[in-house]
Amino acid sequence: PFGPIRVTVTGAAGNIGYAALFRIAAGAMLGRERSVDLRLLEVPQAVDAAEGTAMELADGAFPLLRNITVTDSLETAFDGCDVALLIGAMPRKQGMHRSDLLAANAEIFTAQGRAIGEHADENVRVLVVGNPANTNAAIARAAAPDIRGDNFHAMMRLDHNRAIGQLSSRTGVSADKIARVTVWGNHSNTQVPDVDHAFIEGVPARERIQDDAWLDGEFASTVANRGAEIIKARGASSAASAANAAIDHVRNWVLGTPADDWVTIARPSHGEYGVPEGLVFGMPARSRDGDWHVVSDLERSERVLRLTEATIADLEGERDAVRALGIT
Ligand code: NAX
Repeated sequence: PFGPIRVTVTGAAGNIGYAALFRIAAGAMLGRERSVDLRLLEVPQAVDAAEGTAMELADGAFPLLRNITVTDSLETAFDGCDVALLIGAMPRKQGMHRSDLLAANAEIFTAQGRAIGEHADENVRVLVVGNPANTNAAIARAAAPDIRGDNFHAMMRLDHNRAIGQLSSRTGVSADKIARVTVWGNHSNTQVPDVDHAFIEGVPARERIQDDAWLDGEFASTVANRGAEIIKARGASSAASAANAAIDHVRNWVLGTPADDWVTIARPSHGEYGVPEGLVFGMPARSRDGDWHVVSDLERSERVLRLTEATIADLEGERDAVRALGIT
């Protein structure tokens, strides 16, 4: 059963695609034993640019890279696909209405979800990165009713890693010694970074940091608004960190999470923590033998509960706006 893994990357000519593809080819996502067959999907006007990336991938002479296909055809891109990174999306343009943005993306993710349902492997793992990621994942899932809903995820790992990064900067402790962070909810500024169960070098985070005002204030808002800060500083949105998070997410999905830790994933809610069923919601989860298990018994503070209500409302708002367009 050890043929190449078929990995489809949409938006392959974009910034995140460029930052992700070389690491995937190098084995950072699926391990250094599995070869990969890359399918790069782009819109017709960006196929040439994606061809350029494919040329550079060939020039990397990666031992694990068995094939590269560049295409604007959904069927070709998703045929037999094992892992799909849905990165390409309609960006928000100046003056664009939120409903127009949602509609454009709903159309893209309905078409891609349908193509995945028709052509991908039945156990395909789908990670949506393109924004609004959580709602796009729900849309793709709805368009592929024959594929397990649990296999449609939105990326919250960047938010999760950003939280760990902030704790690491504050304490000087390396990231690998910071465990059990959670970012609840939507990948938007309503997300709820939560360190109530986190440990830093084995010590509860709040005890170690001794500054609840910082944790509940600046820390949480820095994590939730980091994307905008990056744009201000770089003049471009997060790319390598987003690619890194996507690779982390899929690697944990395939190869498991470290014992005694968890990470944040967003998959359709089964009603855990009172989150309405079907909302694609950031939650703590562990992966074992290729399957995720949501950590479903955490106690939440009044503060986290209150903020969680707001991020639920945010996601319900997106869901209802899409429904009002008559798309799902
Ligand atoms: P870029 O604009 O650099 O690249 C996007 C690429 O997608 C373009 O090459 C475009 O031609 C392609 N594309 C658009 N529609 C497509 C379609 N229907 N099929 C195939 N390809 C299509 O954006 P980039 O910086 O790479 O960001 C990609 C997406 O990630 C954006 O939606 C962005 O908002 C989102 N992000 C999500 C993050 C997350 O944590 N979930 C963080 C980073 C990033 O902001």
